[in-house]
Amino acid sequence: MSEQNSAERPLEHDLLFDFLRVVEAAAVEAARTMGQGERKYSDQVAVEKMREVMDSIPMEGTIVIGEGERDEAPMLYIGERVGIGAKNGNEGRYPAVDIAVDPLEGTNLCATGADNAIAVLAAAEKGGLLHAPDIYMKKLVVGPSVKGAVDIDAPVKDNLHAIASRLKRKVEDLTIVVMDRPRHRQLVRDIRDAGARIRLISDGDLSAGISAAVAGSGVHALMGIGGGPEGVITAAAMKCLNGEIQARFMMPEQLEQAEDRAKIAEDIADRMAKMGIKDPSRVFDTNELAPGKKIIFAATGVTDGTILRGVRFFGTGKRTQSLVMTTETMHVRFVDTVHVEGGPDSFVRFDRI
Ligand code: VTB
Repeated sequence: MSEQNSAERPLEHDLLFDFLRVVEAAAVEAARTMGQGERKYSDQVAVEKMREVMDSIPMEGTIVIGEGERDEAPMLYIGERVGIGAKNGNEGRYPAVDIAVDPLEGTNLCATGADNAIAVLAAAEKGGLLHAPDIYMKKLVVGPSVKGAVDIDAPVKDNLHAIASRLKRKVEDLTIVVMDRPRHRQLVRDIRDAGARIRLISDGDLSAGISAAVAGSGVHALMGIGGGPEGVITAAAMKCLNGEIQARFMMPEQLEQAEDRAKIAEDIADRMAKMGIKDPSRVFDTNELAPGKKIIFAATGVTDGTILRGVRFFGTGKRTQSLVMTTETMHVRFVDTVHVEGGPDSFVRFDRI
């Protein structure tokens, strides 16, 4: 054992595989409910499992992005303390970690057995992840070769040309992922007018954003408005993958119709100010969303997806595929785990992934 002081040891050293266990376990629970049409239940089992495994980790964890505020979420609520170090008498003995969780990203995808549901989390040293409120966020996500070439405020056409030029291809050869929502009508029109291809997805812009930063995924950018918390977790992934996210918080769509619109807007601005966000309308870049120096990102496929396979059950065990990465070593690990359960006669099959 090294004598290195735990404060100097990389977080990855201590926690990477623990977080892998967390997302694997949550994904397995959720995957058991695939296609049941019960999205809340799918989410609940993932949350409960994630909470349980998280508590076995040698850390003093704080949930900074989770299932909601304390009064609306029984578990993994914002501010909840998790891990061995969060138990009475253990304070100060383990690394302090801020954690953003999305135990089941794409609850509908899981409930219908559709592609790209994942169990996911990001962790960092204290203050390493923006405490984003659960409101909409406009996002533009691109991979390493396009980093620095796009601007969320520029016309869609200009961004598409910039992406195409960096990727040394025609705009017609790009695939842009957009969530299929009425709020994206104009965006979709603009992308079509520019000539790029579009993949409309029903849910899950976090995993789509990650795909945009992985060469060979067939996805070249994510554009559009999705959840703010998912944007922060995407930013954590971008730091590990060298990709880029630009984002701007949006007031809820319903605001247009709400009578007390000004009041709601004020409340949101207030909540954001408390989270340290002084100008809610400005553009946030990757580093502002995830300023951490020691970021860990972990995700496991629940259903099959663009870059991760879903959980496979085979009688004597199950098999998961995960993406685990960290800014400290810049190792991006695709982890294929066989969870052997069938006793001494079970066998592990070799699978090319
Ligand atoms: C967004 C998106 C997520 O849910 O939060 C979306 O970021 C909810 O958006 O990836 P709507 O209110 O428009 O439905 C997800 O798609 C996860 O399910």
